[in-house]
Amino acid sequence: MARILPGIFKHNRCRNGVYPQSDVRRYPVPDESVFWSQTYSDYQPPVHESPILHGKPWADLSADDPAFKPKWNELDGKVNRVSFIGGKYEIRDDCPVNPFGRTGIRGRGILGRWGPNHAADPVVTRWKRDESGEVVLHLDSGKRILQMCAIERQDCGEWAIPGGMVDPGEKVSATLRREFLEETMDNDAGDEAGTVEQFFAEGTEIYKGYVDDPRNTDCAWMETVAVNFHDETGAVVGRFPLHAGDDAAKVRWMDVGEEVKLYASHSNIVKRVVDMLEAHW
Ligand code: RP5
Repeated sequence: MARILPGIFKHNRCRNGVYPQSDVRRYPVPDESVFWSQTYSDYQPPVHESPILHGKPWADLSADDPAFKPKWNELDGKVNRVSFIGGKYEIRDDCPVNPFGRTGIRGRGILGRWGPNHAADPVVTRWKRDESGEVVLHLDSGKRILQMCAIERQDCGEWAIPGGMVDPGEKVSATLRREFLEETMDNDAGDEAGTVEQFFAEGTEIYKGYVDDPRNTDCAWMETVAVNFHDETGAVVGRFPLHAGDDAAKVRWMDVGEEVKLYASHSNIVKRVVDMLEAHW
């Protein structure tokens, strides 16, 4: 699985086809023209900015609004415009440039921020067990099978890590717990609230950087910090009262493996947990 590094990883989910929640077709970007360093003289992507962004407190102003004076690559008041990828992103014609290359769309599509849009992804895992509580080994690899808590996204019907956007000024650790609670417990952990709080106090950061998200554009893109919270005994997360909430349609424990297709580049993130815990893939 390719490492998600600029100039090496070719994003795939955010080029070609129709832009999400619109009828705007992306300008075609073939494999050999993804990186900005590769010439593509015919490149003329359409500009798309969803009307749902206008007037939303969580979104930037339009680029041509005289009141919009962003501080790129800096902490801009409470809005963090520093990239998680490391290094500074380029500004061209007053617009941030997607460090991973062309997407076939200019403008920010349905993303609230120009440049990086920061999310946090809690990868909550346990071992698959049989009815007697024994850990199940995969028949081919002989390795333990990891299960992750996954949600079905309401916007596209794809299974995903239950992540969400980091609010301005919010600590990533708080976002991880908040999003998990909202999406997988409908914000009500009931009697287990204390256990949930404790469980999320300690996790292992497994990824920080770009997400190959279908909403990315040439000027706006998703980034995330993904943290693994693993329940080795299965005794803690088994008590979590799971039921889908917020923008999740369904929630379930999903066996993890190569065949599982997840939203955006989430499989890539989950594979890191698999490697770390030496689980079956
Ligand atoms: C993905 O979008 C991130 O990895 C995260 O899972 C998610 C955040 O966006 P929303 O779910 O809030 O739309 O790029």
